Formats: sequence, C-alpha cells, structure tokens
Amino acid sequence: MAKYDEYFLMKAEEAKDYALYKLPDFGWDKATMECKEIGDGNLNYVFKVKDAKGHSVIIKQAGVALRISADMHISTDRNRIESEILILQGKLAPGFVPEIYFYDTVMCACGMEDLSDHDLMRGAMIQHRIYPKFADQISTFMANTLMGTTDIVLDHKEKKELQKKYINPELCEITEDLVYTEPYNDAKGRNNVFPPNAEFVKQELYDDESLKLEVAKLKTEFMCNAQSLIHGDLHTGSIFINEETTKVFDPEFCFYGPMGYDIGNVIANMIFAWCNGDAEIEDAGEKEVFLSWVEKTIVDVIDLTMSKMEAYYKEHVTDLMAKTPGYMEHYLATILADTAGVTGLELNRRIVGMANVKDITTIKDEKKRARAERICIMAAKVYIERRAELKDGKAFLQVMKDIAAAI
Ligand code: SR1
Ligand code: MG
Repeated sequence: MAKYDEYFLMKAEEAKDYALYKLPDFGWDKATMECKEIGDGNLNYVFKVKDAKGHSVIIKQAGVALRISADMHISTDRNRIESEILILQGKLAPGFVPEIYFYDTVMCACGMEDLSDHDLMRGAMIQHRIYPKFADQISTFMANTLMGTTDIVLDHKEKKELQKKYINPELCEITEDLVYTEPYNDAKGRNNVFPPNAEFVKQELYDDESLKLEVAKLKTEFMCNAQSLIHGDLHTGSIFINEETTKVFDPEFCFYGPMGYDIGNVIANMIFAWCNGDAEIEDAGEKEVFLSWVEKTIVDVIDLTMSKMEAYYKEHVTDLMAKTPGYMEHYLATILADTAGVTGLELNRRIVGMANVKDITTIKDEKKRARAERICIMAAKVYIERRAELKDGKAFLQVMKDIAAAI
C-alpha cells in the first residue's frame, strides 16, 4: 500500500486503499470494499468508498488541472480551504454541512460523511421534486455562517486573521472572470452561447454599455467588500437535500466577500429550476405544484434570510458604531441590493458563460430553451440595474414573473 507521502491523482482502486489507510478504525469489511468515482462537478474528483456492512466515506481530491478544462490549473490547496471551512461552518450552523473525518494537505484530499441518503439538489430540481423545508433551512445556514463571520459580530482582529487565512486569489479570479467579466464581452472566447440566442445575447449583454457599468460596480464590490466568510459557490450543485435536511458542501470558492454573493446564487439557481419546470413539465397540475413551490421558495429564502440576519444582528452585534440607530437598516439594505445584483450576474453567466447549468441545457425543445434563456437574461438585467429597488422576496419574484409573462 502506498504511503501517501507524495501527491498523486488517485484512481478509484487507489482511493479505496487510501480510505482504508486514512480511516483504519472505520470497521471496514476489506473483502467487500469497493470504490467508484462519482464526481460531476467542474473541478475535483469525488470517490465513494463503501463495503457490504454499511460503512462508507466520500473521498474528495483536488486535481492540478480542472475537470472542466485541462488548460485551467489552480492550486490543489483548495481542498484544505474547503475542509477547514466545512469544519468552521459546521460550528456556526450545526447539522448543515457534511462531517469532515480528515483532510490531508499532501494528497490534497479529504474524507467526509457520505450523504447518499440525500439527493444533489440540481438533479432533484430537474426531476421537479419539492422540499418544503428548504427555504427555512438554507436561510438558517446563510444567516448563521454569514453574520457569524462579520466584523460587526467577531472581534476585529479575529476576523482579520480569518480574512488572511482564507484569502483565495486563484478561485476568486475564476469568479471575477466567469461571473463578472466574460458574460459581457466573451473576452477569452470561451463563452457557450446557444446559437438561436446568439444575436439576442450580443444585443442584450455584449452591446449594453449601461449594464456593463453596473456590472463593473458589482465586480468592485465582490473584490473589495470583505464583509463575511462566504461560501462563494452556493448553487444547487453545492447542496445535498432530502425531505428532512439540507447539507451544503463544496465551499472551495470561499473567501471574505459580500454576503449577497451567496444569497443571490441560491435565488438565481431557484430561477433556473423554475425555468426548467416551466419548459419541461407537461401536466398542468404538476407544473402548478412545482412552480408554486419554487416561487414560494424564492420569496421565503429572501425574507427568511433577511429576518434571521436581522435577529442575529440584534443578538450578536459587538461593534459599538454598528449599534448606532439606523445603521443595521443600512447594512441589511446593502446586502439585499447585492443579493439582487448577484442574482442577475449568476443568471447571465450560467446562460452565456463557460459553466452552464443542466436545468437549462437539458431543455429538449429548442424554442422552449431559447425562451428560458431569454427569461433569465432579461430578468437578470432588471436584478442588476434595479438592485436597490427590490425590497423583499415578493419584489424579487415579481421581476421574474413579469419577464416570463412578457416573453
Ligand atoms: C472553471 S470552474 C467553473 C465553475 O464551476 C464552479 O462550480 C464554479 O461555479 C465555477 O465558476
Ligand atoms: Mg463546486
């Protein structure tokens, strides 16, 4: 058996031996142990190791080259960041992240709780399943992890230590390029634009200078507002879910940035789910049930997150000046405006950028897919340009509904 004292990218058989080596006291039944690579993300390799006696573990390893593109290389240290953040988030929001059993800075791999009794949320959305507890659970996760890592709550030196420790330039650069730049100019020639919408994308995104000005302002906000230790990639592919629980994973893009980045990602990805249901569900009754739940979830995620943040603020604020009457309202209003802006940015980048979402790309009928994309883009422009005007969940939902009715 290898000693794992030098990095190499594992294959399934090696990951099985590695699980045995790292977790010798797991009670493994060696004879029936098996391993499968199950990753479907853009960056890493994910192995599920199990035996016939019910033991299992997920081994996640960072490769030097990204899965989405062999030309893109980023530091494998992202696995350490992800592991440490999951441990921290598990303390701030107990029960909302998988348990980390170990992490290994040589192999750039970690072992974590197997969540096979949950579904990956994006896949579940494409199958039009509903999860009535999701809005309450994700809003608790966000309020606790976001507010709990701010300057207004933490000791300022402790916050700056965290900021220093989790500065994440390479992963941030991916976001700065893929979310905040390329959807508006295809600067690196790697956008994936659905051909029937090519002219529409040119007119509505590449040629819209006033939109670009607002995106430029939001980009500075992303790069300069070290507000909170954000997840940094909180889409439905970073969430495992079942009827009872929501588990957030994959926080490798985490850094000190604006809280609205996480909340806006959740909202945009619910809009993708809505567009998929709108295009793909044929039965009118089923469609009504799924779309109504998504709509209620959009409203509730906004309103519950904001109200839980307000409660957290009132209970935990330590900064003296942040206790000044009126400041909390200002603080929360900027988070909500950022949330709207990021909702729009995430919508645009998943439609025209390098990393698309299956909710949209699996829509079979060309005309329906083109319409879904146009709904996302036109709603995105309103979320970005009128971000300061959207004051609650109902207002967020109305933007999408009005655009969908018009297209
Ligand atoms: C190059 S990585 C593309 C995307 O996958 C990740 O999940 C992030 O969303 C990133 O933007
Ligand atoms: Mg990811």
